[in-house]
Amino acid sequence: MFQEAYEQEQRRYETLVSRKNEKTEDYNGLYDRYKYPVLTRSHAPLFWRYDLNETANPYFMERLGINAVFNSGAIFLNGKFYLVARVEGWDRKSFFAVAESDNGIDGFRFWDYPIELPDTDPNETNVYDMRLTLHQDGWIYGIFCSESKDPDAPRGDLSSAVAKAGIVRTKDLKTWERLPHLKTISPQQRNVVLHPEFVEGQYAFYTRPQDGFIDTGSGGGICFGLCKDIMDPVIEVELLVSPRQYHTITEVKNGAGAVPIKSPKGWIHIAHGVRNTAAGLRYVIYVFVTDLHDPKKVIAAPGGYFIAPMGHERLGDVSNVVFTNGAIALDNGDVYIYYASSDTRLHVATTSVERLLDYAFNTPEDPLRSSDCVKQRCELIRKNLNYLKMKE
Ligand code: M1P
Repeated sequence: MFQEAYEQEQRRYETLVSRKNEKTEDYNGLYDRYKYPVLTRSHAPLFWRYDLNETANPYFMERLGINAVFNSGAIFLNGKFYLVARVEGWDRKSFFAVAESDNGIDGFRFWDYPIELPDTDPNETNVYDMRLTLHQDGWIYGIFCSESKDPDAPRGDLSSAVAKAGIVRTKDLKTWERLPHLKTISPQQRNVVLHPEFVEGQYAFYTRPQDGFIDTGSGGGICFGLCKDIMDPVIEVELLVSPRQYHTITEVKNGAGAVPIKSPKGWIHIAHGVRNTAAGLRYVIYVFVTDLHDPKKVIAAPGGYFIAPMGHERLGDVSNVVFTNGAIALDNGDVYIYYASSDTRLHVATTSVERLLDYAFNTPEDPLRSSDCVKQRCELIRKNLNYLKMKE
């Protein structure tokens, strides 16, 4: 029984990880979607999940199951695409693991061992959503959410938690040095991203101040702050960059996503926005561009979402969610956006710097009111119909 089940699962695993991906037929001109996710829980090697000793595990049972593989940092190094994915076990705890591929759209295989971060905080219960920044100082930084139980939670409240921005750095994704947590005035932080270049000679972070673990409360949106010393990371002032706004895709909250991509016209940001619905929160991905010399100044803010959950992406552990914390821009301008759907699996969307800029600078802003939106659309229709008539 053991041998048969093992061989069958190993065959399934090999078929999965060597499966070629292909573009879907969905068209929007903005990016291409792909038929298959790039990472799922089934991409976790068998030797992560099963005890492969037939005497100890005669029924060939999963001893340490994997529940989901999703939100992933991304980096291109030495000709390969690397993802540092959030891997969640059946026990709900997440950890990080590196997967690599030659082409960025399929063939991702996990390294033999997940990352064992230096364990410096006994209260840290969960870690997730690492953003990987190849910084001008030569280090690769990983900024992630470090979650602990809220020490001030009333007796019996076993859900309240505190989110902080943990910081690690590495040169090779193998050896990780842990730095102190980022300190800000805001009581909690999640979705913190390190900017790749010094700004005014300091480390620059995109932050997401939040009053509570889930609710951002008085936190106005994605902010920007400078920090003098990365070994003692303190941000004293957080300035608002991309605000939350009533009746938009960012009404409830938003957060920085991938490390901003440098382009000739500005820094391209791929972030997430959250709105409420009768069926719960809906997470979408949106884009904005900030000034090359002043990365906290927004210079293009196309209205609406860039990626929303579609088809099977809409269902999962936390349904109606797309979320990104990693993208890769190659020197030739090709861009690979790694986005997770419904906190369950990880996908790729491919586009280019040129397309992202065209989208960002030529898509109208959200006019914020239905009556102005319909005017905006009628203007497009009028222009198109006149143009088509003129061509006849
Ligand atoms: O469940 C959806 C996402 O929720 C969180 O994002 P935010 O802090 O903006 O609410 C994150 O925990 C993220 O991991 C998760 O995908």
